Amino acid sequence: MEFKEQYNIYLEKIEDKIKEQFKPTDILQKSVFEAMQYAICGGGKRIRPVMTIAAAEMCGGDADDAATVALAVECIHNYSLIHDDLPCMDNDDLRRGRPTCHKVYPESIALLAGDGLLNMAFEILSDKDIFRKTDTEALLEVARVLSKASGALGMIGGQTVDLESEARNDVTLDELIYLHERKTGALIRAAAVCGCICAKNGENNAEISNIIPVLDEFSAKLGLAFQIKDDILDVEGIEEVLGKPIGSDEESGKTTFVTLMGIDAAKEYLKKLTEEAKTAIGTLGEKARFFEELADYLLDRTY
Ligand code: GRG
Repeated sequence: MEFKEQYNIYLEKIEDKIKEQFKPTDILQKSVFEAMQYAICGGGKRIRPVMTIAAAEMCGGDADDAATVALAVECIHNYSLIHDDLPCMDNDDLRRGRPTCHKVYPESIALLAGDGLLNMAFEILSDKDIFRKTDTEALLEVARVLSKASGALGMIGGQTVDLESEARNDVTLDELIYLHERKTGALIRAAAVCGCICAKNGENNAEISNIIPVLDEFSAKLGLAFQIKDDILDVEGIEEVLGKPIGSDEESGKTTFVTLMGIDAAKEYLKKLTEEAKTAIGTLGEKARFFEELADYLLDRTY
Protein backbone atom coordinates (compact mmCIF):
# COMPACT_ATOMS: atom_id res chain seq x y z
CA MET A 1 0.00 0.00 0.00
CA GLU A 2 1.14 3.55 -0.77
CA PHE A 3 2.42 5.52 2.21
CA LYS A 4 -0.19 8.30 1.94
CA GLU A 5 -3.02 5.78 1.66
CA GLN A 6 -1.80 4.03 4.82
CA TYR A 7 -1.40 7.37 6.62
CA ASN A 8 -4.99 8.29 5.73
CA ILE A 9 -6.29 4.98 7.07
CA TYR A 10 -4.57 5.66 10.41
CA LEU A 11 -5.85 9.24 10.32
CA GLU A 12 -9.44 8.07 9.86
CA LYS A 13 -9.16 5.73 12.85
CA ILE A 14 -7.94 8.65 14.99
CA GLU A 15 -10.61 11.07 13.77
CA ASP A 16 -13.28 8.44 14.53
CA LYS A 17 -11.95 7.98 18.07
CA ILE A 18 -11.86 11.73 18.63
CA LYS A 19 -15.44 12.15 17.37
CA GLU A 20 -16.62 9.31 19.60
CA GLN A 21 -14.91 10.84 22.66
CA PHE A 22 -15.93 14.47 22.12
CA LYS A 23 -19.70 14.43 21.76
CA PRO A 24 -21.68 17.62 22.50
CA THR A 25 -22.87 17.86 26.08
CA ASP A 26 -25.37 20.06 27.88
CA ILE A 27 -24.04 19.97 31.43
CA LEU A 28 -23.47 23.19 33.35
CA GLN A 29 -19.71 23.17 32.68
CA LYS A 30 -20.18 22.56 28.96
CA SER A 31 -17.95 25.54 28.02
CA VAL A 32 -14.81 23.66 29.06
CA PHE A 33 -15.86 20.61 27.00
CA GLU A 34 -16.57 22.85 24.00
CA ALA A 35 -13.15 24.45 24.30
CA MET A 36 -11.51 21.00 24.54
CA GLN A 37 -13.46 19.90 21.49
CA TYR A 38 -12.60 23.10 19.60
CA ALA A 39 -8.91 22.46 20.16
CA ILE A 40 -8.74 18.76 19.41
CA CYS A 41 -11.19 18.72 16.50
CA GLY A 42 -9.34 21.46 14.65
CA GLY A 43 -7.38 19.26 12.29
CA GLY A 44 -3.65 18.94 12.58
CA LYS A 45 -1.36 16.36 11.06
CA ARG A 46 -1.94 13.81 13.86
CA ILE A 47 1.66 12.63 13.51
CA ARG A 48 2.00 11.39 17.07
CA PRO A 49 -1.16 9.23 17.13
CA VAL A 50 -0.35 7.96 13.63
CA MET A 51 3.00 6.80 15.00
CA THR A 52 1.25 5.08 17.92
CA ILE A 53 -1.05 3.09 15.64
CA ALA A 54 1.70 2.27 13.14
CA ALA A 55 3.98 1.05 15.96
CA ALA A 56 1.25 -1.13 17.43
CA GLU A 57 0.48 -2.59 14.01
CA MET A 58 4.17 -3.29 13.40
CA CYS A 59 4.20 -5.21 16.70
CA GLY A 60 1.02 -7.16 15.91
CA GLY A 61 -1.21 -5.24 18.34
CA ASP A 62 -4.98 -4.76 18.36
CA ALA A 63 -5.93 -1.87 16.03
CA ASP A 64 -8.75 -0.51 18.17
CA ASP A 65 -6.70 -0.58 21.39
CA ALA A 66 -3.89 1.21 19.57
CA ALA A 67 -6.33 3.90 18.39
CA THR A 68 -7.48 4.38 22.00
CA VAL A 69 -3.89 4.87 23.19
CA ALA A 70 -3.40 7.19 20.19
CA LEU A 71 -6.41 9.24 21.34
CA ALA A 72 -4.78 9.72 24.75
CA VAL A 73 -1.55 10.84 23.05
CA GLU A 74 -3.43 13.36 20.90
CA CYS A 75 -5.26 14.71 24.01
CA ILE A 76 -1.87 15.45 25.59
CA HIS A 77 -0.53 17.05 22.41
CA ASN A 78 -3.57 19.35 22.13
CA TYR A 79 -3.39 20.31 25.79
CA SER A 80 0.22 21.38 25.21
CA LEU A 81 -0.77 23.44 22.16
CA ILE A 82 -3.57 25.28 24.04
CA HIS A 83 -1.18 26.13 26.86
CA ASP A 84 1.67 26.99 24.51
CA ASP A 85 -0.53 29.56 22.73
CA LEU A 86 -1.65 31.33 25.94
CA PRO A 87 -0.60 34.95 26.54
CA CYS A 88 1.70 33.86 29.39
CA MET A 89 3.52 31.49 27.00
CA ASP A 90 3.90 32.17 23.25
CA ASN A 91 0.85 34.46 23.03
CA ASP A 92 -0.28 33.22 19.63
CA ASP A 93 -3.54 34.22 17.91
CA LEU A 94 -3.60 31.58 15.17
CA ARG A 95 -3.15 27.82 15.05
CA ARG A 96 -4.04 25.46 12.20
CA GLY A 97 -5.48 28.43 10.34
CA ARG A 98 -8.02 29.23 13.09
CA PRO A 99 -8.08 31.50 16.13
CA THR A 100 -6.33 29.87 19.10
CA CYS A 101 -8.47 28.41 21.89
CA HIS A 102 -8.11 31.45 24.18
CA LYS A 103 -9.17 33.75 21.34
CA VAL A 104 -12.48 31.89 21.02
CA TYR A 105 -13.06 31.11 24.71
CA PRO A 106 -12.06 33.14 27.78
CA GLU A 107 -8.40 32.64 28.70
CA SER A 108 -9.43 30.98 31.96
CA ILE A 109 -11.58 28.44 30.09
CA ALA A 110 -8.78 27.75 27.58
CA LEU A 111 -6.40 27.07 30.46
CA LEU A 112 -8.92 24.67 32.00
CA ALA A 113 -9.54 23.03 28.60
CA GLY A 114 -5.82 22.20 28.44
CA ASP A 115 -5.98 20.77 31.96
CA GLY A 116 -9.12 18.86 31.01
CA LEU A 117 -7.40 17.25 28.01
CA LEU A 118 -4.38 16.23 30.06
CA ASN A 119 -6.59 14.58 32.68
CA MET A 120 -8.75 12.97 30.02
CA ALA A 121 -5.69 11.23 28.55
CA PHE A 122 -5.06 9.35 31.79
CA GLU A 123 -8.76 8.73 32.43
CA ILE A 124 -8.83 6.95 29.04
CA LEU A 125 -5.66 4.95 29.70
CA SER A 126 -6.84 3.77 33.10
CA ASP A 127 -10.25 2.60 31.87
CA LYS A 128 -9.53 -1.11 31.46
CA ASP A 129 -13.04 -1.76 30.10
CA ILE A 130 -12.55 0.23 26.89
CA PHE A 131 -9.55 -1.88 25.86
CA ARG A 132 -10.20 -5.15 24.06
CA LYS A 133 -6.88 -6.93 24.57
CA THR A 134 -4.32 -4.68 26.24
CA ASP A 135 -3.72 -5.89 29.80
CA THR A 136 -3.48 -3.76 32.94
CA GLU A 137 0.28 -4.15 33.18
CA ALA A 138 0.78 -2.81 29.65
CA LEU A 139 -1.65 0.09 30.29
CA LEU A 140 0.24 1.00 33.44
CA GLU A 141 3.48 1.03 31.47
CA VAL A 142 1.89 3.21 28.77
CA ALA A 143 0.65 5.66 31.44
CA ARG A 144 4.09 5.80 33.05
CA VAL A 145 5.95 6.38 29.76
CA LEU A 146 3.46 9.03 28.61
CA SER A 147 3.30 10.92 31.91
CA LYS A 148 7.08 10.98 32.22
CA ALA A 149 7.51 12.19 28.63
CA SER A 150 4.94 14.96 29.18
CA GLY A 151 6.25 15.96 32.58
CA ALA A 152 9.01 18.08 34.06
CA LEU A 153 11.73 15.77 32.75
CA GLY A 154 10.15 15.82 29.29
CA MET A 155 7.82 18.25 27.51
CA ILE A 156 7.19 20.60 30.45
CA GLY A 157 10.93 20.61 31.18
CA GLY A 158 11.68 21.55 27.57
CA GLN A 159 9.06 24.28 27.66
CA THR A 160 10.63 25.65 30.86
CA VAL A 161 14.11 25.83 29.31
CA ASP A 162 12.58 27.38 26.19
CA LEU A 163 10.79 30.12 28.16
CA GLU A 164 13.90 30.86 30.21
CA SER A 165 16.07 30.98 27.09
CA GLU A 166 13.97 33.73 25.56
CA ALA A 167 15.69 36.39 27.63
CA ARG A 168 19.14 35.15 26.55
CA ASN A 169 21.11 35.77 23.39
CA ASP A 170 23.86 33.25 24.20
CA VAL A 171 21.89 29.98 23.84
CA THR A 172 24.23 27.29 22.50
CA LEU A 173 23.41 24.58 19.95
CA ASP A 174 23.73 21.93 22.67
CA GLU A 175 21.20 23.81 24.81
CA LEU A 176 18.83 24.19 21.87
CA ILE A 177 19.06 20.46 21.16
CA TYR A 178 18.53 19.69 24.87
CA LEU A 179 15.36 21.77 25.06
CA HIS A 180 13.81 20.49 21.84
CA GLU A 181 14.64 16.87 22.63
CA ARG A 182 12.28 17.46 25.55
CA LYS A 183 9.73 20.04 24.38
CA THR A 184 9.05 18.46 20.98
CA GLY A 185 10.92 15.15 20.98
CA ALA A 186 9.80 13.52 24.22
CA LEU A 187 6.11 13.17 23.25
CA ILE A 188 6.95 11.99 19.73
CA ARG A 189 9.18 9.25 21.19
CA ALA A 190 6.59 8.26 23.78
CA ALA A 191 3.84 8.15 21.14
CA ALA A 192 5.77 5.54 19.15
CA VAL A 193 6.99 3.54 22.14
CA CYS A 194 3.47 3.39 23.66
CA GLY A 195 2.19 1.88 20.43
CA CYS A 196 4.67 -0.98 20.90
CA ILE A 197 3.86 -1.37 24.59
CA CYS A 198 0.12 -1.70 24.02
CA ALA A 199 0.82 -4.58 21.61
CA LYS A 200 2.47 -6.66 24.32
CA ASN A 201 0.60 -9.88 25.08
CA GLY A 202 3.00 -11.77 27.29
CA GLU A 203 4.20 -14.12 24.57
CA ASN A 204 5.65 -11.38 22.36
CA ASN A 205 7.07 -9.22 25.18
CA ALA A 206 10.70 -10.16 24.50
CA GLU A 207 10.37 -9.49 20.78
CA ILE A 208 8.73 -6.10 21.42
CA SER A 209 11.40 -5.21 23.96
CA ASN A 210 13.95 -5.59 21.15
CA ILE A 211 11.93 -3.38 18.79
CA ILE A 212 11.35 -0.53 21.28
CA PRO A 213 14.96 0.79 21.50
CA VAL A 214 15.21 0.85 17.69
CA LEU A 215 11.92 2.73 17.27
CA ASP A 216 12.89 5.01 20.14
CA GLU A 217 16.20 5.91 18.46
CA PHE A 218 14.34 6.56 15.19
CA SER A 219 11.76 8.74 16.96
CA ALA A 220 14.39 10.73 18.85
CA LYS A 221 16.10 11.65 15.55
CA LEU A 222 12.73 12.29 13.91
CA GLY A 223 11.61 14.52 16.80
CA LEU A 224 14.65 16.75 16.45
CA ALA A 225 14.32 16.78 12.67
CA PHE A 226 10.63 17.73 13.11
CA GLN A 227 11.60 20.79 15.16
CA ILE A 228 14.30 21.89 12.70
CA LYS A 229 11.74 21.67 9.91
CA ASP A 230 9.39 23.76 12.06
CA ASP A 231 12.09 26.44 12.39
CA ILE A 232 12.74 26.36 8.63
CA LEU A 233 9.00 26.65 7.87
CA ASP A 234 8.81 29.66 10.17
CA VAL A 235 11.17 31.37 7.70
CA GLU A 236 10.32 29.81 4.36
CA GLY A 237 6.77 28.51 4.78
CA ILE A 238 3.61 29.87 3.18
CA GLU A 239 1.35 31.49 5.76
CA GLU A 240 -1.92 30.15 4.31
CA VAL A 241 -0.56 26.61 4.15
CA LEU A 242 1.12 26.73 7.56
CA GLY A 243 -1.99 28.15 9.23
CA LYS A 244 -0.02 30.64 11.34
CA PRO A 245 2.11 33.73 10.68
CA ILE A 246 5.58 33.35 9.18
CA GLY A 247 8.53 34.99 10.96
CA SER A 248 7.10 34.70 14.47
CA ASP A 249 10.40 33.31 15.82
CA GLU A 250 12.35 36.29 14.50
CA GLU A 251 9.73 38.70 15.80
CA SER A 252 9.95 37.25 19.30
CA GLY A 253 13.77 37.17 19.13
CA LYS A 254 13.83 33.40 19.70
CA THR A 255 16.97 31.35 19.20
CA THR A 256 16.18 28.64 16.64
CA PHE A 257 18.18 26.17 14.56
CA VAL A 258 17.95 28.70 11.72
CA THR A 259 19.19 31.68 13.74
CA LEU A 260 22.02 29.62 15.26
CA MET A 261 23.20 27.69 12.20
CA GLY A 262 21.89 29.65 9.22
CA ILE A 263 19.20 28.30 6.89
CA ASP A 264 21.50 26.17 4.68
CA ALA A 265 23.24 24.44 7.59
CA ALA A 266 19.86 23.87 9.27
CA LYS A 267 18.61 22.18 6.08
CA GLU A 268 21.74 20.00 5.96
CA TYR A 269 21.29 19.04 9.63
CA LEU A 270 17.65 18.19 8.95
CA LYS A 271 18.65 15.91 6.05
CA LYS A 272 21.39 14.26 8.14
CA LEU A 273 19.02 13.51 11.03
CA THR A 274 16.39 12.16 8.61
CA GLU A 275 18.94 9.82 7.03
CA GLU A 276 20.15 8.69 10.47
CA ALA A 277 16.57 8.03 11.54
CA LYS A 278 15.95 5.94 8.41
CA THR A 279 19.17 4.00 8.91
CA ALA A 280 18.17 3.22 12.50
CA ILE A 281 14.66 1.99 11.63
CA GLY A 282 15.93 0.23 8.49
CA THR A 283 17.47 -2.44 10.72
CA LEU A 284 13.92 -3.69 11.42
CA GLY A 285 13.44 -4.50 7.74
CA GLU A 286 10.25 -4.45 5.67
CA LYS A 287 7.85 -4.24 8.63
CA ALA A 288 9.19 -0.75 9.42
CA ARG A 289 8.80 0.65 5.90
CA PHE A 290 5.97 2.99 6.95
CA PHE A 291 8.32 4.71 9.42
CA GLU A 292 11.07 5.09 6.81
CA GLU A 293 8.58 6.78 4.50
CA LEU A 294 7.24 8.88 7.37
CA ALA A 295 10.72 10.36 7.84
CA ASP A 296 10.78 11.47 4.18
CA TYR A 297 7.20 12.74 4.40
CA LEU A 298 8.11 14.94 7.37
CA LEU A 299 11.27 16.16 5.65
CA ASP A 300 9.17 17.48 2.76
CA ARG A 301 6.16 18.73 4.73
CA THR A 302 4.84 22.24 4.06
CA TYR A 303 2.81 22.64 7.29
C1 GRG B 1 1.83 22.88 31.96
C2 GRG B 1 1.66 25.36 31.53
C3 GRG B 1 2.02 24.01 31.06
C4 GRG B 1 2.51 23.86 29.80
C5 GRG B 1 2.67 22.57 29.11
C6 GRG B 1 2.95 24.08 26.66
C7 GRG B 1 3.88 23.00 27.04
C8 GRG B 1 3.93 22.50 28.42
C9 GRG B 1 4.69 22.51 26.19
C10 GRG B 1 4.73 22.97 24.80
C11 GRG B 1 4.78 21.85 23.90
C12 GRG B 1 4.85 22.35 22.51
C13 GRG B 1 3.83 23.27 22.00
C14 GRG B 1 5.83 21.92 21.74
C15 GRG B 1 6.00 22.36 20.36
C16 GRG B 1 5.98 21.17 19.52
C17 GRG B 1 5.44 21.42 18.17
C18 GRG B 1 6.40 21.55 17.05
C19 GRG B 1 4.12 21.52 18.01
C20 GRG B 1 3.41 21.52 16.73
O1 GRG B 1 3.10 20.16 16.45
P1 GRG B 1 2.44 19.69 15.10
O2 GRG B 1 3.11 20.37 13.94
O3 GRG B 1 0.98 20.28 15.25
O4 GRG B 1 2.42 18.22 15.08
P2 GRG B 1 -0.38 19.78 14.55
O5 GRG B 1 -1.17 21.06 14.37
O6 GRG B 1 -0.06 19.12 13.25
O7 GRG B 1 -1.02 18.87 15.54
